[in-house]
Amino acid sequence: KIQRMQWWEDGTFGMFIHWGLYAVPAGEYNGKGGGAEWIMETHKIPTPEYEKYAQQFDPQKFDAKKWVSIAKAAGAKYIVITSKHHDGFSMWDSKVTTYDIMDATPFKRDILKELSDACKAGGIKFGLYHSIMDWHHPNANPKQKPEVQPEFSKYREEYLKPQLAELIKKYDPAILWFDGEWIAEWTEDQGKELYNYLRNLKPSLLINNRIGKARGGMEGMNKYANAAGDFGTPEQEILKTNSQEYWESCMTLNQSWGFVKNDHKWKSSQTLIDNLVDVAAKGGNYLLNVGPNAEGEIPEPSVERLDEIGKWLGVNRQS
Ligand code: FUL
Repeated sequence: KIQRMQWWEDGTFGMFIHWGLYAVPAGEYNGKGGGAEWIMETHKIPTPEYEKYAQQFDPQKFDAKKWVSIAKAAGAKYIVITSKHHDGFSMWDSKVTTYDIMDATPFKRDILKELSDACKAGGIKFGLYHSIMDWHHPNANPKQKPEVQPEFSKYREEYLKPQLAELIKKYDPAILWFDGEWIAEWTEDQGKELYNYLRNLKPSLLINNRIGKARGGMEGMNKYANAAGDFGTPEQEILKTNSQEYWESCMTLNQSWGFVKNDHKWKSSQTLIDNLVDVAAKGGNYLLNVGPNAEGEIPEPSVERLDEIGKWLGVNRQS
């Protein structure tokens, strides 16, 4: 048992938030469906064209306090939101790039600041999902250049690491949840080096196993020992048996992570509660995802289901 993991282990249940420019196309490009947060890749949208979604990103209904109260009413003990997904857009006021919420959108409000403050005020932990792969950065973009990119270390040292240091300093996240580690440029050694670098900046930080290369497919547990990271990350599935290792199963409420206007295939509240019980019984955590729309709202079917979970858990609304 690791002391700094205690709150996370006891928490059991978290709310994942996939939110970014992809909420604007909402799963449809030139009249064709397909792709949510992957839409840039699914439809091979050229970077300059995808960048234009920033000019349309103006989520006036975004209310960090409301999101936190939705998470708390569900019984979630932590939130993990996308600071940067594979599309490379930064959802905070980053000094490292102008491809961010302050410089590239009419919204000009620091989403991570508002949400981290609201989490602090609400007494729940705040975490960040951060993609190593970056389709927007010329040195980290397997989408446009399939071969290994020789300048990748420049991206890592001059972009990825400074941004992560900035995130830790400004928003004090309890968790960094990495992804996009499968690109050819990334290695287990780089993962370990990054892990040590970040833990040194914030000793209590929790980091998932996607910082390294040990994840065995969607089952998400490590393929080898002494891998970088604090917990395994099964995706859209639950372990078949108990595990003594730390693990967290992430899942969507419908069929998409990012907002897709035509995705109405919602899991029932009963299924979600059964999943939560199953995960908890096997010693894991459950990270359940919402994909807010371009106006800044968490879709109503998601709120209803989260509410049902909270009722089942007996969450006290006053707290
Ligand atoms: C995956 C990503 O590629 C998806 O877009 C999503 O973020 C999921 C949680 O992890 O590997």
